[in-house]
Amino acid sequence: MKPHAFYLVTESNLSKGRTNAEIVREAIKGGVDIVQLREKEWSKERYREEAKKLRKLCHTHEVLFVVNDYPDIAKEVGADGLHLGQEDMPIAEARKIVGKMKIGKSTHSGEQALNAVKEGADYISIGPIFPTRKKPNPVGVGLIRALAPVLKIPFVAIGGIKLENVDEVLSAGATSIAVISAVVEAEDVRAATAAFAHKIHEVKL
Ligand code: TZP
Ligand code: MG
Repeated sequence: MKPHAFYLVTESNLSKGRTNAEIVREAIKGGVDIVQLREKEWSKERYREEAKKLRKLCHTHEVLFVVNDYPDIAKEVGADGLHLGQEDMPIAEARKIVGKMKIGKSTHSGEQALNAVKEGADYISIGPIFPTRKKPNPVGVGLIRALAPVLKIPFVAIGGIKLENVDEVLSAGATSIAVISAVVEAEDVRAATAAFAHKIHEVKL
């Protein structure tokens, strides 16, 4: 993962009738760095077909592609990464399936973050930073401030992050940001992506 990455996670239910491919195509034009396919309500078959399609689209444009939840699909489609949650299989088990592929893990506290590092995660997500759908208990930017100086692997802040509050997250020490709704719900996906990418990639002297 690049140290300054803008990471888009899909959620087709929020995408206002647009397909994931349509959203991702516009996000690519806007300068997204990483795309994660995350669809909690889909059958595995549908997920696999979508993963193949989005992997091709991302790789044509040199954008990293991450599969959520399914190590076998990540491996099969040639994803760049696999993302696991706290309830998913341990990293060591997933590692046997995906080999050297990057493995990311969702964390929601300092303890979980440090455990993920010990477990062998290549990167972690930290969140929800702000309250968001189905995730009402935010960890706040304080957790970013506490972890940024000590974490030895890349991390991405997620959860309730919008253009209006992203500066606060970046000031707390995050260099990579992940969003769902701020991009997939945007009327102009390309412009919303470009605005985040600009803030994240801005050279700070
Ligand atoms: N993990 C922590 S918060 C979250 C996930 C997947 C949802 C982020 O969605 P949004 O719309 O960017 O708040
Ligand atoms: Mg999961």
